[in-house]
Amino acid sequence: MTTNASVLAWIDQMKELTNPDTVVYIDGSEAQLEQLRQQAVKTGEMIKLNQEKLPGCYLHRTAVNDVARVEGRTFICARTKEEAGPTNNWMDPKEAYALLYGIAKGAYAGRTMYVIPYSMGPVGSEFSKIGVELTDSIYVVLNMAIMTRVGDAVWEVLGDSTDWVKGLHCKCDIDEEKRYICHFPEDNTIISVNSGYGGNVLLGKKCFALRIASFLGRNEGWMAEHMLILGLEKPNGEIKYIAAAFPSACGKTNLAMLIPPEKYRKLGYKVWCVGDDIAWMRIGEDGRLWAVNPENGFFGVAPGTNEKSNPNALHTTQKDTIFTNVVHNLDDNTVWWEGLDKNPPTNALNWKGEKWDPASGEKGAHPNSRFTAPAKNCPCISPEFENGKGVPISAIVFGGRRAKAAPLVYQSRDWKHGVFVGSVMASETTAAATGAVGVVRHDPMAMIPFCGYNMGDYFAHWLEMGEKLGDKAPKIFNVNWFRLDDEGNFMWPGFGDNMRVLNWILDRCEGKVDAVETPIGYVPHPADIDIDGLDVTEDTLKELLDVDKDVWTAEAADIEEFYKKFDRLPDEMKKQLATLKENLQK
Ligand code: OXD
Ligand code: MN
Repeated sequence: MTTNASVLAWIDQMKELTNPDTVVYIDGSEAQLEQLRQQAVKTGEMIKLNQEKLPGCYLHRTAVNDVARVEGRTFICARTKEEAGPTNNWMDPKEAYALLYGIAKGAYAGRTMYVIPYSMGPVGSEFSKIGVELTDSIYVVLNMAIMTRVGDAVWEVLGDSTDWVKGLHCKCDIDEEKRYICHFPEDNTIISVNSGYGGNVLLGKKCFALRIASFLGRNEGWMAEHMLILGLEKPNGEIKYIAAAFPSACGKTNLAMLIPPEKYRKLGYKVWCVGDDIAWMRIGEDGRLWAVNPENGFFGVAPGTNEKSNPNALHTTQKDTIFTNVVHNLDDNTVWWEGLDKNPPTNALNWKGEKWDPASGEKGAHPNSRFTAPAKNCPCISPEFENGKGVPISAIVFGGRRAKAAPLVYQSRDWKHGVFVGSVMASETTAAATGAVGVVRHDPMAMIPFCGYNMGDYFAHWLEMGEKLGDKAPKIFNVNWFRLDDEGNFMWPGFGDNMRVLNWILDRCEGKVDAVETPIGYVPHPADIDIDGLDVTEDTLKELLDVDKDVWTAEAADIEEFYKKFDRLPDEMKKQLATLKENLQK
């Protein structure tokens, strides 16, 4: 419990509004969480899985109309529309409060209000931030207890401070027409109604750690980014850290937990995972950029996760994990998803809980089905994971799913050009958000759905951070693991072999290798990417590194069109686009 006056006053106000039968404070104890698990099993909210094979694991199914983030119903309720900018939905804060309080009125009647105090980042560390989420969902409580640090220790650290983020979640009737995920950056407040899907309701994640935090970061001089953080250990024991931004479901979790190819493992290379989704980055006392993962678990996409693609993630999910919308194997009370192995269960229920026949051709797991697993389960979790100071970043990597345009890897000429490279990121859409899948969309820094303020100002903030970092700024790169040949096959093996590209990136950071200057930036000499032992010919590698002027001329025209939507585009970005166009003419 807490005696914090600002917290208690808000809880009273929300109690008055939502009218719960009871209020339960989440203290973070295993005993309380276990009691909630049992309750959720009793009501059918969760299914307890085979405790011998999957100890501590549960299965949950969302409503069928509630399986992904809903960007169309996500709002930034800044004071003015301009503050929210052209890439966000905006609602006037007064109108939004009236609308949402109208929906939330009496929403907890006959239900329990759970009060979750949580810390983003290690509890009590200098750079961590505190939130309080109110919810009427045990599933949310149990997920928050995996994804963040929850409990009484958080109240102790908060003390009397008013510096915390309010979060109200009401399941209501899971009515799509009344579903709203609203952010009030000026009030440090989030309200989410009519959803039970993780990305919409685990308010510490996208809502706080990206949308609200990006706004705070701009005001306070730091960055909240949609990035994984990994450490690459060399045979001499030295570890270099990379932060990488990819749009949702483009393999951030796989890259963050990469297992180096055998040859590299034998030499002593190792990859350490600091985070798979979010990086909070600030300039340290030494002038370098330091990154912390504010989360405490992984909310990963299940389909495609297997022994080959990501053995570390698979291992991570073998205990104390909540699975959402996967297949339920009734024979042994375990779970399955497409791409786990080639043996789908025949006596099974699909993600909707219906009898499912794998031979039907229908998918059993939802394409955006998920696992929520504790970070500490991960075999390659970094020893620095709990270090509130973070890790120093040598390279920032952007990437997306591009069949043609982007080469396997290229380096920006400098930080400013790197900001341009991030701003023109585009990717084919995935199932992580509702809407068409496979359509190319622009997604600057993979932050389009997550930037809590005007994205033109966001680019300006990146440029300012670069000014402050000066020659200590990380080098900026772009990668594309998804290039296709004319027959539609992936040209690069991906997964563990991506380490070969990370090696080149770090060699560039250390000035160890030369590169070829192209209109879009520096591309490797083919000889500097190790393809030994791969099914990739030298010709294929050359093609992977090729920068096609015609394709890029079309790309530049597309960027110009995309840039038109920004009302506050920094001049520097226009200059960068002009330089690209000039380079392509040469
Ligand atoms: C996620 C997402 O869940 O980006 O991480 O959608
Ligand atoms: Mn994400």
